[in-house]
Amino acid sequence: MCEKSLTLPNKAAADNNANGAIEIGDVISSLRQIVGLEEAPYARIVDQNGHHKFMFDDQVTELYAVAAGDSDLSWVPTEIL
Ligand SMILES: [Ca+2]
Repeated sequence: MCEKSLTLPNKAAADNNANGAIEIGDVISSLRQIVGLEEAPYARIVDQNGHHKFMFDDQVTELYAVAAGDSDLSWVPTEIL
Protein backbone atom coordinates (compact mmCIF):
# COMPACT_ATOMS: atom_id res chain seq x y z
CA MET A 1 0.00 0.00 0.00
CA CYS A 2 1.35 3.39 -1.00
CA GLU A 3 0.58 6.17 1.41
CA LYS A 4 1.03 9.76 0.33
CA SER A 5 0.77 12.86 2.40
CA LEU A 6 0.21 16.42 1.29
CA THR A 7 2.71 19.20 1.85
CA LEU A 8 1.54 22.23 3.79
CA PRO A 9 0.67 24.39 0.75
CA ASN A 10 -1.20 21.43 -0.75
CA LYS A 11 -3.12 21.00 2.50
CA ALA A 12 -3.99 24.69 2.54
CA ALA A 13 -5.39 24.40 -0.99
CA ALA A 14 -7.31 21.21 -0.17
CA ASP A 15 -8.91 22.97 2.81
CA ASN A 16 -11.57 24.43 0.54
CA ASN A 17 -13.46 26.38 3.21
CA ALA A 18 -10.29 27.46 5.07
CA ASN A 19 -11.46 26.13 8.44
CA GLY A 20 -8.11 24.49 9.19
CA ALA A 21 -9.15 20.89 8.47
CA ILE A 22 -9.52 18.78 5.36
CA GLU A 23 -12.91 17.15 5.65
CA ILE A 24 -15.50 15.48 3.45
CA GLY A 25 -17.22 18.86 3.06
CA ASP A 26 -14.12 20.19 1.30
CA VAL A 27 -14.26 17.32 -1.18
CA ILE A 28 -17.99 17.78 -1.79
CA SER A 29 -17.46 21.50 -2.30
CA SER A 30 -14.71 20.80 -4.86
CA LEU A 31 -16.97 18.39 -6.72
CA ARG A 32 -19.80 20.94 -6.75
CA GLN A 33 -17.41 23.50 -8.23
CA ILE A 34 -16.21 21.07 -10.90
CA VAL A 35 -19.76 20.42 -12.13
CA GLY A 36 -20.72 24.10 -11.90
CA LEU A 37 -23.11 23.88 -8.93
CA GLU A 38 -20.98 26.16 -6.76
CA GLU A 39 -18.72 29.13 -7.40
CA ALA A 40 -15.06 28.59 -6.60
CA PRO A 41 -13.85 30.69 -3.67
CA TYR A 42 -11.19 33.30 -4.27
CA ALA A 43 -7.56 32.22 -4.33
CA ARG A 44 -5.72 32.97 -1.13
CA ILE A 45 -2.19 33.62 0.04
CA VAL A 46 -0.76 31.18 2.57
CA ASP A 47 2.56 31.13 4.38
CA GLN A 48 5.08 28.29 4.41
CA ASN A 49 3.07 26.60 7.18
CA GLY A 50 -0.16 26.68 5.20
CA HIS A 51 -1.74 29.38 7.36
CA HIS A 52 -3.95 31.89 5.58
CA LYS A 53 -3.83 34.24 8.58
CA PHE A 54 -0.34 35.43 9.42
CA MET A 55 1.67 38.51 10.23
CA PHE A 56 4.12 39.95 7.73
CA ASP A 57 7.21 39.62 9.89
CA ASP A 58 10.60 37.94 9.73
CA GLN A 59 9.05 34.53 10.45
CA VAL A 60 7.35 34.52 7.05
CA THR A 61 9.91 33.12 4.62
CA GLU A 62 7.68 31.92 1.78
CA LEU A 63 4.23 32.78 0.50
CA TYR A 64 2.07 30.74 -1.86
CA ALA A 65 -0.96 31.71 -3.93
CA VAL A 66 -3.32 28.73 -3.77
CA ALA A 67 -6.71 28.13 -5.31
CA ALA A 68 -9.18 26.45 -2.98
CA GLY A 69 -9.58 22.82 -3.97
CA ASP A 70 -6.39 22.76 -6.05
CA SER A 71 -4.60 20.27 -3.79
CA ASP A 72 -2.09 19.27 -6.49
CA LEU A 73 -1.18 22.96 -6.94
CA SER A 74 -1.62 22.70 -10.71
CA TRP A 75 -3.35 26.10 -10.96
CA VAL A 76 -1.07 28.77 -12.41
CA PRO A 77 -2.05 32.31 -11.47
CA THR A 78 -1.18 33.80 -14.86
CA GLU A 79 -2.56 37.21 -13.98
CA ILE A 80 0.16 37.82 -11.39
CA LEU A 81 3.08 36.22 -13.24
CA1 LIG B 1 -11.98 22.55 5.42
